[in-house]
Amino acid sequence: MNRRILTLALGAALLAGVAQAHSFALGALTIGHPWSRPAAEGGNGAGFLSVTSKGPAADRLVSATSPVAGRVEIHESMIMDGRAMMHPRPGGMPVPAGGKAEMKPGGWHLMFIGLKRPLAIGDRFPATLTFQKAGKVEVEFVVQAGAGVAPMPEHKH
Ligand SMILES: [Cu+2]
Repeated sequence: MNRRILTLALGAALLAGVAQAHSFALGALTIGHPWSRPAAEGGNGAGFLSVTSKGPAADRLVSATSPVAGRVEIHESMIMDGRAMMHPRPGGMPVPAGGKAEMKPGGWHLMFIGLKRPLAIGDRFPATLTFQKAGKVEVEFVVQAGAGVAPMPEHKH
């Protein structure tokens, strides 16, 4: 690889690392910057986003689907006995009235299980989120490196 190609590749990686924030509106809810970590085909990917509510009633993110994964689960990570553990939350993630719920590394996340294609930095892919009250919204995830955070623990339940 010559120096010019190397420079271009590095530039693209840097751009992808600071992917522009994007958001999606659904009634009183705003879904902020859906993103996922890179992951291999056949493996599992982790997705993150925020949900901000301007509404007077609490809501709940109850499920998600994506054409890139066999299925999508809602999980919560937490430290137990000094180890990071992931728990499926089949009841979904609560969104407080007039407040914010956040999926981020080390906490709530979407688990894209059985990836049908690799997720590479800079890729974008669609997903559909379903909220208990607000209903469905189509969003787009951007694949980026999770800067400065520990890698996800192995997916074992
Ligand atoms: Cu998980």
